[in-house]
Amino acid sequence: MFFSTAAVVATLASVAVAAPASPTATDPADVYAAQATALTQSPTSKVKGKAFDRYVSIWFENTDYDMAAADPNFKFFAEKGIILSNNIAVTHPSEPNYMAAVGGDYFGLDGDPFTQVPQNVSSVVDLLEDKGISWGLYQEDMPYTGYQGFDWVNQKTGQNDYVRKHNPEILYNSVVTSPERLANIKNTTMFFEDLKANKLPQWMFITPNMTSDGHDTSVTVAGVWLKQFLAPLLDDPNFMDNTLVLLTFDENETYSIQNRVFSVLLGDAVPKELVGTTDDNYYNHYSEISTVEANWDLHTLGRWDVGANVFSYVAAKTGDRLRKWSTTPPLNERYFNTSYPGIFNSKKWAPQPVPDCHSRRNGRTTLPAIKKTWEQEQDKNYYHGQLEIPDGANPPVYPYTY
Ligand SMILES: *[C@@H]1O[C@H](CO)[C@@H](O)[C@H](O)[C@H]1NC(C)=O
Ligand SMILES: *[C@@H]1O[C@H](CO)[C@@H](O)[C@H](O)[C@H]1NC(C)=O
Ligand SMILES: *[C@@H]1O[C@H](CO)[C@@H](O)[C@H](O)[C@H]1NC(C)=O
Ligand SMILES: *[C@@H]1O[C@H](CO)[C@@H](O)[C@H](O)[C@H]1NC(C)=O
Ligand SMILES: CC(=O)N[C@H]1CO[C@H](CO)[C@@H](O)[C@@H]1O
Repeated sequence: MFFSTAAVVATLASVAVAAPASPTATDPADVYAAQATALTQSPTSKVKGKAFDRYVSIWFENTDYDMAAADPNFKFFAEKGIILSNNIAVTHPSEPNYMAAVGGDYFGLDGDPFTQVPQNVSSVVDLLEDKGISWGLYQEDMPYTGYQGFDWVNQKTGQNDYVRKHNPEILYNSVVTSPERLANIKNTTMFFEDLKANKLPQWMFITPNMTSDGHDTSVTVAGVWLKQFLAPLLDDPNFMDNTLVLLTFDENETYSIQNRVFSVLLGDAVPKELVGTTDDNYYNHYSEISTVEANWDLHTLGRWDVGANVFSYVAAKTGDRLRKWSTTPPLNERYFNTSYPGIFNSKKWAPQPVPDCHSRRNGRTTLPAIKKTWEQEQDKNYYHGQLEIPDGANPPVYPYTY
């Protein structure tokens, strides 16, 4: 198959022996015991894409568009790529935005609690594995590979380091119930090992720690971290291998203004003539899924990923049509600052939405495994491949009342 098993550095058996009392324990003694034996994998693959062969998202925190655009380090990278001037987050606060970016919905989540998305909800890794595309997450200061705890503080200073709410795939039970999948959710120590060994995967999600991502600090600190992390990678052939990098923020800081997030596409996959340009098409965090689907001809999740615009330079190569927001209220009157009802909403519950099993976008169809689970519930589906996504002020119309 496409995966290399040579990189398995510990065995499943050793995990079973030393696993902490609970997989979510945050007691340092339990964490250190598990750290010594955690299963870590570095699967690789080389599946050609239409516009890039590797995709990397790096997410920062809570910064208004103009603040990020003015930071000298973010500017440095913006000048090397394409600025996305109309990329709008899906809600506040952080966790639902991360959840959305890999699963195609946030199921009403309106806070940052310990959340577990039900086993029968798929995420982008199901689509990638279906086509043999290797993936990995790199979370700065996560204490060990596959750690499921709520957070982890710096043991010397007591400051926040790693938080579960910024680790998108760990929120999905369909991921954490698989030891092989947990083994791909690593820290940035492992990133540098994988880089050195030329074992980086084709799809990556990178989250700096709570200091480095600007959450507990400022965009200035985030910019300094970004410069020291990414600048050396720009010339590293183990990283740049027809690679597309997305720099983005989970959400805008100010709740009373539209939730537009500063975002840049760069890397050696970006066509030279587009470097230094601005793309003002409407995107949101679901575009991160649809772009990857278009590039590798993946199936879809049948959720908001189906209708999301594909980043335009990629769309030009895949034949995807870019659409403009066409419904009322118009886009400039949509703030995306509250969540709609759902299974995770703290104020108003709504049923678990059923994916669209008959979705079709430029030849891409719903993943067969998703169809198998959900087909008999098709009448409960509210996703219809539209570009316009709901928010708290304009919730989705369910085919039944809640
Ligand atoms: C990163 O993860 C590895 C593998 O589980 C672990 O050995 C290492 O101690 C972790 N590094 C940090 C800084 O926590
Ligand atoms: C976060 O990462 C930075 C460097 O990337 C490191 O200096 C710092 O100690 C880490 N943790 C905290 C709590 O700042
Ligand atoms: C969302 O933004 C609108 C417009 O500024 C404002 O009226 C509303 O109070 C905001 N909602 C929240 C939850 O902050
Ligand atoms: C999906 O999982 C939820 C939560 O466990 C359950 O309520 C629902 O019936 C399941 N639906 C399908 C179609 O598997
Ligand atoms: C649409 C948008 O970007 N909204 C705001 C994000 O925050 C900055 C700074 O407050 C505003 O200038 C933007 O208008």
